[in-house]
Amino acid sequence: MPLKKDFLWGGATAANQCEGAYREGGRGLANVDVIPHGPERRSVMLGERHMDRIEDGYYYPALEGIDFYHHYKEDIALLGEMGFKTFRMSIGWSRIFPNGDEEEPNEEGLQFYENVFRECRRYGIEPLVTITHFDCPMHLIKAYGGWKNRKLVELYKKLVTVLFTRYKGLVHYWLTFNEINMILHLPFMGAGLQFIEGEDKNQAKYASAHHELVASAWAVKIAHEIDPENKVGCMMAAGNYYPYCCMPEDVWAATGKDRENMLFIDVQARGYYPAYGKKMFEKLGVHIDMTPEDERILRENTVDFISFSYYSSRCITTQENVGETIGNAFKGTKNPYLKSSQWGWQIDPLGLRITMNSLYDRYQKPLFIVENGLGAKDELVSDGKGSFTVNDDYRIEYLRAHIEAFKAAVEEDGVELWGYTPWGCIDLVSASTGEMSKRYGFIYVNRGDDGSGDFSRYRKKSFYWYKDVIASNGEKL
Ligand code: BGP
Repeated sequence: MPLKKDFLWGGATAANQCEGAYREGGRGLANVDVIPHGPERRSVMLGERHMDRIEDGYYYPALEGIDFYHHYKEDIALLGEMGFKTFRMSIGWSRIFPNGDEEEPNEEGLQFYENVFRECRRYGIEPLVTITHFDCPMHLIKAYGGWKNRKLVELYKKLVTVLFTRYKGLVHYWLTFNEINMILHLPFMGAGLQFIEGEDKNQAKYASAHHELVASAWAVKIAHEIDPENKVGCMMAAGNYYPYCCMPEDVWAATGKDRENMLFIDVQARGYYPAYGKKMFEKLGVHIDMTPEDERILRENTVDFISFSYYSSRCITTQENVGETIGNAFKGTKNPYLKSSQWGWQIDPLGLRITMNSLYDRYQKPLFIVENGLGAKDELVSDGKGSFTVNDDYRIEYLRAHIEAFKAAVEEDGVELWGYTPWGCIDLVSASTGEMSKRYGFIYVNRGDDGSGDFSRYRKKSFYWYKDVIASNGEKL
């Protein structure tokens, strides 16, 4: 079976990495604002270094992002020119509820997203909206401790009720939490966690994850009640683990690492914690405060589809002295058969097909690839017509190989796939490093790592290539 005629080709962004305008439109401060560029970034993302406000002497790339807030019309016109069928973006929670716990939402924030959605619709683009992409109002972190506190479930329910009501008919595709398994790796981003000395980190992470899972199930319920046309998906940072060698111990280690990631999706897709998860909690001494209502809500409100990001497969060994690699916040064993990007992320198109097959075998629900791509340094050159471009053949090569891989999963393996939205379709701030120079886009944005540049947009070579890919529904690669 070839790709469906209505296959959703598009691209993905997130508010915190592109919107900017952090003080405009009544927006409140969010965790993502106070994550600086530079050596302390990682410890802030880990919840170890507490940075609760904009401190002097630091550069915070999210505050201005790529200024999508003021450029959205121009940007959506460019996406329309490429023939996008869908555009993945996220809501900044603190634009809607600046502190997170107000009685009434902020009309200016609601209006901004309404304008964006209407602009998408002008070009026939279906918005695909992540409700929470690493985003939490700072006040909820200071006053309640972030997602550790069950209070956030109620506040999230309120947020989604406002969103589903206001955007009924304008948006049909929703994702509840971006890369929910990222809680384990970047807990300040994933759940607004800031640890105190001696705190049991596993307890905090899994308790927060439970609250997010319950909130996610509530969102499914509320979305369906408000508009039966709504489709709600979970979202995981995917990429199967390979055993480094065929030693049973390595195979078993890979199984364990896959389960660590799948746990969350198991709950969202099946409606209950798997047996291995309960055993893991016992071993870790983690207590999940599961109420009878939680149990019912989880069971009755599983997701409509499984969305995921895929940058690479992962590898693990029990042996010592084997090289390490880091990709998308996951440390692992270096796979000697794969090449790496300039940032050391390994490249494995077949791994996408493997990952899709294992997700589809496991859940039997439609899949949606909502992130994939190559972060690379780009050189802006003259296009010979008085403007600029980037000859990004390396990006085309990466994307082509991954498209071939997902087409094989669909056409040869029978996996149901709704769409493909490569990451950072327009250059934006890197989540892991805070750099602008780690670029993923079809559209170049003139902005440097130090905040220099005038935000001008330029079409790269991949822009024209992707336009043809979409027009031919993936036939012309
Ligand atoms: C995912 C995030 C995105 C994005 C992407 C690329 O983990 O969902 O927000 O940034 O990875 O990562 P990076 O920006 O670090 O290159």
